[in-house]
Amino acid sequence: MTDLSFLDWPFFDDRHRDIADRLDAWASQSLTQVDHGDVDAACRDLVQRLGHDGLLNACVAPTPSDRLDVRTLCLTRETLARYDGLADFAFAMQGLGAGPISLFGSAEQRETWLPKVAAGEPIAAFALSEPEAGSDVAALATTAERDGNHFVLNGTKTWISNGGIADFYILFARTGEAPGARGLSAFVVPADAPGLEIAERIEVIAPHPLATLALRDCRLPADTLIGQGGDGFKIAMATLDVFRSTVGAAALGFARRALDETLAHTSTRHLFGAPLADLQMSQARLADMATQVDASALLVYRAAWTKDQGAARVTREAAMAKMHATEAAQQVIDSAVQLHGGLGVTSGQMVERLYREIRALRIYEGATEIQKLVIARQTLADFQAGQGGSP
Ligand code: COS
Repeated sequence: MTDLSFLDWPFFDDRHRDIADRLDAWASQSLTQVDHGDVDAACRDLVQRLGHDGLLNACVAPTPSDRLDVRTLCLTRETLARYDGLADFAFAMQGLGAGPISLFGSAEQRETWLPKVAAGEPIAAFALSEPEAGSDVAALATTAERDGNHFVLNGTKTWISNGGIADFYILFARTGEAPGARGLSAFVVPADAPGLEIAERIEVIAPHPLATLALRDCRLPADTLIGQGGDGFKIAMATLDVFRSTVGAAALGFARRALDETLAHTSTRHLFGAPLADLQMSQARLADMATQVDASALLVYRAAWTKDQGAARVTREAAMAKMHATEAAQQVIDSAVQLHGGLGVTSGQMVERLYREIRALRIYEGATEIQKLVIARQTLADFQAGQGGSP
């Protein structure tokens, strides 16, 4: 039985508690038998089912007066991750992929894409990383050159989640208004745009659709530009400010599941004439796991609540939530594997799956090392601006 007492915390309204209840009921019915054998088919099916049952509405803000509710995004990811990593992935990518349109899209771009994304019809993807620019976004090399009413894109994007099954990509390229970060722009690129190809599919330890994209003279109408030319870096960062807390939430879901599995296992497995949970060394691990879970939840929902209260930037809060929750989940899951003994490394066991699932979260959407840079920079800037508090 999962401990959901965190839902009583003051970060939430009653509507969040209702959503969490409904999601839990949905997930416990719908995610018991997800076939991970063919990840493309599984993801397409999950996006369709999430859309059909109205669960993707939280992923989009179809009109300028709508706002993404970050607490709902986080609760959804946490709950889905507790049941099935691929279901969380399918939900998250609809949100991240459509995020720049929700946050910065024109009325026409919102109308064209967002209701359909919420219905689970087109599959969305976010194409930022390149072979030579993952952490250092300002070093992007893909170019988009203006040619009359068109842009012509050339370059390579890699590690693109949903690559190969997406119907459209939000793709970042250099338009050259200024050097570095100020010369990037964001585009909506339909998957069938001439000149866009899937160069390679990438296999990873927790399988999900992932690919390298090649752009060779890919010609796009000028109205596929999101916001103004040169806004791309800020669009990417502002989108990540929203979605980084949700990565922390997914990690939290994995960690909570690992803790649940371990509580059940250590209570029923007997060793030296007593349940494993009676050994003090087991209890020390259980104590650390439970504390890590609560600390992650506090940071994740603090960041989500702060954004929902209307903060313009939650860069520092989101970075702390993502960094702490993903690193802590790795430790919690490692303890779960240890306390499961041989079962913990047996293929197909839940904790073995979680052990593979968690690893990428410490890397994608800004590796832990990048989150540390972000947190330190912001903390120093606050201090230097005289807001560091008195000694
Ligand atoms: N929201 C809005 N604007 C932001 C911002 C944010 N979160 N973060 C930075 N900016 C603005 C800055 O204010 C600055 O604006 P001005 O030029 O007007 O002063 C501009 O963007 C450049 O910012 P900065 O100088 O901090 O850029 P850096 O090149 O030093 O990069 C990091 C900063 C490393 C933090 C950034 O590249 C990053 O987050 N990298 C990780 C990317 C990532 O998550 N990759 C994974 C791919 S997605 S799966």
